[in-house]
Amino acid sequence: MSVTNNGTTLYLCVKGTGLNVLGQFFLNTDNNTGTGYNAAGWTNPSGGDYMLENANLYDHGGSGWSWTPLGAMTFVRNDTVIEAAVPLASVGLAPGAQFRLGYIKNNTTDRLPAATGTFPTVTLLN
Ligand SMILES: [Ca+2]
Repeated sequence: MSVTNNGTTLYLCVKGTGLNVLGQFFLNTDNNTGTGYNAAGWTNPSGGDYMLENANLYDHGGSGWSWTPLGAMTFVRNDTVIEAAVPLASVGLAPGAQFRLGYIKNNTTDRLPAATGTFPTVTLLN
C-alpha cells in the first residue's frame, strides 16, 4: 500500500494479487480510534471515519455500519493494482496533515495492515 498527494488530491495505491474483487480502504482521518468504524478482523480498533469501497466514498455516520455516500471517485483496478484519487477536501484533510489507513480485500483476512497490526500513520506532503 502506498500513498501520495498534491495540493488537492490524495492518491491511494495497493499492489498484490487477485485484487479485482470488492475492496475497502478505511481512513482514520482524525487519528482517533474512538471515532469511526471499527472493521471486523483487526485486533486493534481501526476508527475509520471514511471508507472508500470500490470507487465509492462514504462518510461514517454514527455507530456501527452507518455510512453517508459521498459519490464515486476516480478509481481503477485490476488483479495486481488498485489506484484511487480522492479530493483531500472530501475527507477533511489538507497537505501536511496526518491520517491512518487500512485496506481489506473482499471481506477476508487478506488486509493491510495484518489482523494484529495497527494502521500506519501517513503524513501528507506539503
Ligand atoms: Ca477516527
